[in-house]
Amino acid sequence: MEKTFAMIKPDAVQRGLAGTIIARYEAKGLRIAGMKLMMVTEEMARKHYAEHVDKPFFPGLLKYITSGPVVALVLEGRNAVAEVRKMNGATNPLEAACGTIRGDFAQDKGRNAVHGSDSVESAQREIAIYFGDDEVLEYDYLPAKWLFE
Ligand code: DAT
Ligand code: MG
Repeated sequence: MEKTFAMIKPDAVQRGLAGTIIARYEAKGLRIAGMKLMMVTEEMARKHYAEHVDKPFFPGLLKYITSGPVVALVLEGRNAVAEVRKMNGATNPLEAACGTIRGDFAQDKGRNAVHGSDSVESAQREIAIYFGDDEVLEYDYLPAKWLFE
């Protein structure tokens, strides 16, 4: 089954939204394969956002993402990459649909509450930045028999 990397960013943790956001992913039927509260180091952020390091917004993004604890998540499900991107909503919360996490809980693209990998390859790369092999767990996920025909 497909795995993706998601992150509850520092603004959402500070605003007390971590539980609410995790509950949405759980309610969708995504299996939590990895989860931890952690600080993102500058080195991790530069790897994670390698495609953006030369962009004008990168210094602000670096400051933001390292500014407080995040919840790092590995989520598994059918089309997990695309489903989490859909649940997160558009990068700019002002353009994100109501019902999405960014649409419901954020107002600024520089404080957009969550991250989700944009492809299976990105997911594998990002999971390796934040998790050791022994921190991503395989276990019997009993809801699967009620989620899938
Ligand atoms: P996404 O997080 O939806 O994959 P992205 O990969 O294009 O979006 O950008 C990564 C993060 O960088 C994004 O969540 C917020 C920030 N960002 C992107 N474009 C920005 C901009 N023009 N101004 C400020 N922050 C921006
Ligand atoms: Mg991205």
